[in-house]
Amino acid sequence: MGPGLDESSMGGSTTGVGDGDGDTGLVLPDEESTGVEPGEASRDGDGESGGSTGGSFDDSTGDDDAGESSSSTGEVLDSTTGHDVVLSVHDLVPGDLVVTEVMWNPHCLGDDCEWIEILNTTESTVNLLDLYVQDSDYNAGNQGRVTVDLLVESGQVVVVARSTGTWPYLFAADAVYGPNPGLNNGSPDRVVLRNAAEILDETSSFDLDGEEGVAWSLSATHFDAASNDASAHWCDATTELEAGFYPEYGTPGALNPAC
Ligand SMILES: [Ca+2]
Ligand SMILES: [Ca+2]
Ligand SMILES: [Ca+2]
Repeated sequence: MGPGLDESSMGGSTTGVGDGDGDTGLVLPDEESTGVEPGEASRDGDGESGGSTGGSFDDSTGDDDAGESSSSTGEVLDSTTGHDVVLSVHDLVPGDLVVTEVMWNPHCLGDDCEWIEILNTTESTVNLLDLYVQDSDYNAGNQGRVTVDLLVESGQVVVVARSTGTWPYLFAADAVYGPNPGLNNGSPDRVVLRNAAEILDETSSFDLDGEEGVAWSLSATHFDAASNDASAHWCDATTELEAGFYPEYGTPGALNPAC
């Protein structure tokens, strides 16, 4: 995955703009414009959390430096403002992520293009670097892993794929987790997300006899990690998806409709 995919998945710099607006009450328009520097928007939008972006905050606040730290995992903390915190998967607890859609039986060769949609239910942006994907055998020897910085804004979804080698879709996956696990088509399976310490979310077993190319979609009325344990809260997707020569169905990267 190139960095371009990460940029497109982030959908811009709304957080940065919001921060600027929040200060406008006591600031004249031209003072405001000088206070929002390009570097600030860049940090929110591109997922690159290196030291080059810290300066824009330091310039305006002077003493915020001690309260801000960054690490190679993409974590950025500002204890002064409480904003712009990016949680790593190591910071997450069960329920912070929700599997909202699963394509376990796509048309592509060898089911290489299986994909999973994940919702961030926290109040912060989350970096899914080092998120593990397992299935019903809960086997660390047969698990996938997100190996790139993958930022998900609060309340937003991203799509991770098994591989993009035979990718038939017009939408781009946000990251790849690798060849394992392959999700079963003809026998019960499930998606399990975890960090190094614990399971963050798992789905109900896929007990529907799903049609090829039809994603399993969690109802928008039950977007939480407990509700997706019940197959009654899932249904076959009905939104047509452009996928090469075959019609497929799903809403990858977009919030699901109610079932
Ligand atoms: Ca499969
Ligand atoms: Ca669950
Ligand atoms: Ca969706």
